[in-house]
Amino acid sequence: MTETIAVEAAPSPYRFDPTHAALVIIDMQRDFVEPGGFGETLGNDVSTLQAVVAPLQVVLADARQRGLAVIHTREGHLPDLSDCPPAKLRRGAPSLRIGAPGPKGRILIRGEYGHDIIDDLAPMPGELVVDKPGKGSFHATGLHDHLAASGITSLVVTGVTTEVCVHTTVREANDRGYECLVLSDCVGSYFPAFQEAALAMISAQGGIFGWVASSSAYLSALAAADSSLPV
Ligand code: TIU
Repeated sequence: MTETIAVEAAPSPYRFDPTHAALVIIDMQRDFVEPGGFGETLGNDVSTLQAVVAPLQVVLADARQRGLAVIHTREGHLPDLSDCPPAKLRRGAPSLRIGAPGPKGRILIRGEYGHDIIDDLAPMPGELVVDKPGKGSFHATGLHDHLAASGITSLVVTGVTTEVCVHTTVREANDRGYECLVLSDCVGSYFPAFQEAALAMISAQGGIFGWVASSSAYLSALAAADSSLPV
């Protein structure tokens, strides 16, 4: 039996059918979350992202338990860098450039230890892992085709960083017709001011490209629907 869930969200309740929804976990890779990776080479204090891990583990466990589709993404490049635009490779003044050897392997390169997802949120068999060369999860990936083939229209979006890969993905998804709920405590930024502004931008103007809710509001709505089901 399918049921429409209503999550208390900004700017209005987010309504979705879990049988047509997926939990999307963006780029929870060692390269962003742990020292010695891409995020740190850019000059960031990566410890700011740790707060996301525990609430995201709860949301992930709930999704697995109820059979909600789970999709992980990883930002990174082929070992020969043929999918890395020169503009991205040359940008800024990082301590190590993309492809350079770092303490966790070559920076942001597929197959390296640093490129993979942290142990606390490791994908399970059957969960889609989308490798993406860009910030958005739709650009140069098969994600849209996969979602369309699976009948998924609603995305519960989590991961890092809020103003970069999460925002780009939600904007891409919105333009393709998906309805996105961003879980405020399950997305993280290296910059507290950007975290606040990025979340505000999503729900402003009547929810210009999505909805925002806490993970507790999201989980409570699912639990309330569970307890109202006939036994
Ligand atoms: N630097 C930064 O904030 N983010 C990225 O480069 N990628 C993602 O957000 N995953």
